Amino acid sequence: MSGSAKVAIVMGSQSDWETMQRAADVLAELEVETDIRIVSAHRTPERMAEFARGAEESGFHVIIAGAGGAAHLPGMIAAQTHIPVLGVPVKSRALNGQDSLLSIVQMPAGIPVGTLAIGEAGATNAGLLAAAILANGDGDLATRLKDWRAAQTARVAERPE
Ligand code: RP5
Repeated sequence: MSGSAKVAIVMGSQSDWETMQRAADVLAELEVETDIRIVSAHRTPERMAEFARGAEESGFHVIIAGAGGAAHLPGMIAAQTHIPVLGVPVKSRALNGQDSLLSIVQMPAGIPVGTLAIGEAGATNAGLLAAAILANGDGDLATRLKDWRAAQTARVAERPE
């Protein structure tokens, strides 16, 4: 974590961290600094508003927001900042994350949230997408991202073992 981080990763609960850690991990691999916080739309609404309204001044360029169940967090943050918000539907205990997905993806026109897949794949891809957005203005990061993708391709065996 650092005052110069351009990517914020926020989540509604400590219980989301196991999933959201995937976003943090891939961004760390790409040498992208992150600022990671627990910010709940329901339990800490003032903290959420303070974070969202201060996101631009804090220097963030992308916000990754993960939440589960009645997952208002990404939309509520997007409502209070123009900075791109990537929403990760965390897999819920009751409905396997379908509730999280629908809560995040069905934003009304005017306040976009870029919604990823449910769970760990979505968190990983949110990290990669955040890096891709930053890479538009950062050639070194673009190179690291291309290398990361090439290494992934190289790991795929031609035949199953
Ligand atoms: C949401 O409620 C959180 O994002 C979390 O996914 C879900 C359950 O939270 P806990 O009861 O585990 O704290 O706000």
